[in-house]
Amino acid sequence: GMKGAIFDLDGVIVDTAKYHYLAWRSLAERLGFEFTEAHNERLKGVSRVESLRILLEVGGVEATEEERLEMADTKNKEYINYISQLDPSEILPGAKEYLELLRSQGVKIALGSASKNAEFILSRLSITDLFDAVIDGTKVSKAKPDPEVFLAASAALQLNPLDCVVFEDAEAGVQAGKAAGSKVVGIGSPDILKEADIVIAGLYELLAQ
Ligand code: B16
Ligand code: MG
Repeated sequence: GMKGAIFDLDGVIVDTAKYHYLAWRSLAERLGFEFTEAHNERLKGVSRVESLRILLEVGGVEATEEERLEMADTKNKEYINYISQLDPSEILPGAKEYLELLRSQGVKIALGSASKNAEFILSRLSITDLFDAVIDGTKVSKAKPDPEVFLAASAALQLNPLDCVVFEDAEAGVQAGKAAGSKVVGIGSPDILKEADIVIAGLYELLAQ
């Protein structure tokens, strides 16, 4: 059975993708090109620097390392302005209830996110206490689909990854969970999350009726 559950953040517990999008779009605007929601799909689950690389590729913009750092920093400041307004009403349907259900069953819970803002987001949502361990973009160096984040999360729970289930909305995240050796519950579209063991629309589907 499942001894540990490892949750991705954006797209699984909260929809922060819309705020990432607003902040990336204003950067693109300043650089003189349009960045669409379809483009934004490519940034889901991807680290900040890799997101910027994709955005600059979309716009055909060349930038030095120094300029890139400045752009990523400006984007992050705008993003932090948005997420400073987050409150518990933005937790995705069923997510908090499912975490509480797992805890009541003795399942250990970890966060496994690419975000460097994860601790802040959890605190804005008032759900920090539901996690036994938080592994995020400040603690790992290799981005999903590398399994590092999920291996670190199962290690922090003192569990074998084979006894953990990963909950992920991004293709690269599903691949990372499988590469770690865990079972993976995909959240989203079965057409995109082909490698997941099962795919559901949201965590509310896992609550007892
Ligand atoms: P930050 P996740 C990811 O979160 C987002 O899906 C992705 O769009 C973002 O670029 C990445 O976090 C890094 O976020 O700029 O806050 O460090 O899905 O891994 O929880
Ligand atoms: Mg995600």
